[in-house]
Amino acid sequence: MEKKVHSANPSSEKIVLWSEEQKIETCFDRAEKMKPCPIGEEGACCKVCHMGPCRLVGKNAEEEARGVCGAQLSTVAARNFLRMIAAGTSAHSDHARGMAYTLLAVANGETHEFKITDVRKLYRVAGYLNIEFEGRPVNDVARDIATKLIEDFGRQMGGEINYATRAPKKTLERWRKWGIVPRSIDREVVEAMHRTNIGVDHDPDHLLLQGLRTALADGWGGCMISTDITDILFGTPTPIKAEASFGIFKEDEVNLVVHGHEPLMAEIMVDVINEPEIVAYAKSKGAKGVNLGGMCCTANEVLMRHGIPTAGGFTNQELGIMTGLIDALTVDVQCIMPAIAELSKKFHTKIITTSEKAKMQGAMHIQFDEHRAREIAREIVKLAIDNFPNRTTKGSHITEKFPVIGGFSHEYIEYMQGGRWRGSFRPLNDAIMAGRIRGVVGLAGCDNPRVPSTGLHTFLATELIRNDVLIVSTGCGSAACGTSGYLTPEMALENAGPGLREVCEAIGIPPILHLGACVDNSRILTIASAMAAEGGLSDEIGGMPAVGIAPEWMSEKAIAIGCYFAASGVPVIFGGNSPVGASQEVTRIMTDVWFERFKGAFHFEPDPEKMLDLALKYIDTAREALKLKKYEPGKFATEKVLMDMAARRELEKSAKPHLGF
Ligand code: NFS
Repeated sequence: MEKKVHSANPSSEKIVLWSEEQKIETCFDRAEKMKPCPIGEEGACCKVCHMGPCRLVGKNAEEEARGVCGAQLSTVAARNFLRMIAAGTSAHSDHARGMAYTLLAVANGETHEFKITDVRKLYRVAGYLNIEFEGRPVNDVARDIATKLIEDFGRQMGGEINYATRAPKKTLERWRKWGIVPRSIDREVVEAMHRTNIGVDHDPDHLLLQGLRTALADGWGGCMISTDITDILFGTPTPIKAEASFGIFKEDEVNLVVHGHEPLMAEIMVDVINEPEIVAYAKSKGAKGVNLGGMCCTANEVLMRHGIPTAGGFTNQELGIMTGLIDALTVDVQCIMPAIAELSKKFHTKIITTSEKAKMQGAMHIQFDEHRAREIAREIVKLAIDNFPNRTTKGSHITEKFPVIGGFSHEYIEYMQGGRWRGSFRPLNDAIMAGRIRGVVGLAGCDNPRVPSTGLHTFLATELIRNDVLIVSTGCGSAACGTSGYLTPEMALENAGPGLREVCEAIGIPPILHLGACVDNSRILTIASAMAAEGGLSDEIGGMPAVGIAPEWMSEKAIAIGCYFAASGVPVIFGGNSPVGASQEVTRIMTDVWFERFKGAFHFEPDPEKMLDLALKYIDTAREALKLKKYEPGKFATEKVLMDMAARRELEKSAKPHLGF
């Protein structure tokens, strides 16, 4: 029998194998034991009332199956899907609300723990919102921005979310035509929940349109607000070096890990760990200092701005603890496996929940408060230091790591194509038009123990860049690439197709641009809008040679993201079995009908080879429709293509690519 691979990442796999020897259970074992319910998996289980749960199965289920109330399969599948979108939207957007409240507190002088770091970005955002900024005190501008963005959460009596007008005009017109411009974030989530109650909305197309409206509230609302305010408070990212994988943990330092999604406390931690008293305290306990690392999206936030290293994405959280090297792990919200509390008892690791919204049995709770951020951060850091002497030899102690270049904000991508005063998207558009770059793929979403985790990301990353497709990545997609050593300019030299390689070398960028956390998928919307405005390609987001892929998704947040890309005009391909697969009608609406109306679509495809083919087909079809030069593989091959690896390494040594910073 072929040996099962749990993770495609060699370091992760080593730890899983170690855990098996030690008889310690992980998500990989649980995924083995817990097969998905085949009825729920494909969207055919209705449990919105207590006459059921009803299972709409059988040979002609689409035509004949009915729930007790008479609900058809297409209604049930669409309703389930809409609830996933609403849940995903609420997660990103509640995080964004916290950021907006913090900005307001800073502007009002109610907290001195945070400040406005990036005034340029503040003015840029003021510009988006038509807020006067010239000659005004920074805090006044910030207050107006926060107030206006907070309105986006609960605007009553109709209207449109502020950032809808950041989309290209044609894209916005499509949304208006189909009635899916969000009024406000909370409103759309509430309406989604209302419509999916027993006996309300039964038309699958109508339900799914509300799904798109809710998702747009997420993308052009919650996610975009979160990205903008985080940049204002902590700085807009520029390329930065970091490291990834378990080797970021240090044997001789206190290892403190921030895991979850919210950047507020992690940002303060970055400062606190270097305070002289803290360093002295760590030394008094036998450590050389305090080493901060991250996991999941909190990691992405502090990696993008401070080069804090990441231990990886979702499926690495248990494995990180099993290195035996983490002295304390703080968790805020989202994508935190409750399993880690029990697991930590087998090691010396202390788990600390910090959000008022999220507690966990078996973990300590030290609640974060933005008004006392530094004091709380110090308390946690000291706790980690106090735990350092309890470290034992127990653990896998696997320590491999890779260099990473992150920090590609959309502002930086614009800047790198022409400098501060002439920044534009012209070179990128030109490279696509000429066929040097075949298209752009957003490679995002979770990693998943149901497949060799991270393996679908790395397969697609390698194949896409080989095919001259530029990749923008976020979330655990970035972590998967980072922990495999893919987020470096050398990746372009060794693996990119000749056209893409030439562009990467000319600008000095990796072929996979790490854009940040999952909320920073909003940066991709901004980039796509800028490309439309630049001219030469499509004049809306729809029709661009661009595709979104989340090959290992598992979270409802990923579904919300996929839908906001589809509604914005980007065809989206997700891995795994379809959560609406039971209904051909719902599947047809999400592919054919959405493509007709919005030029976006939502596919589910478990086979990575087919994902790749479908993505390239979308890209090539878009190129053809735009009457761009036909993409020819190898057309832009220069003599460097003929160089062997040894010659390339020599070249690298003598001429390290310019990184633009
Ligand atoms: Ni995104 Fe970030 Fe990762 Fe998936 Fe979870 S951490 S918000 S949901 S698992 S990519």
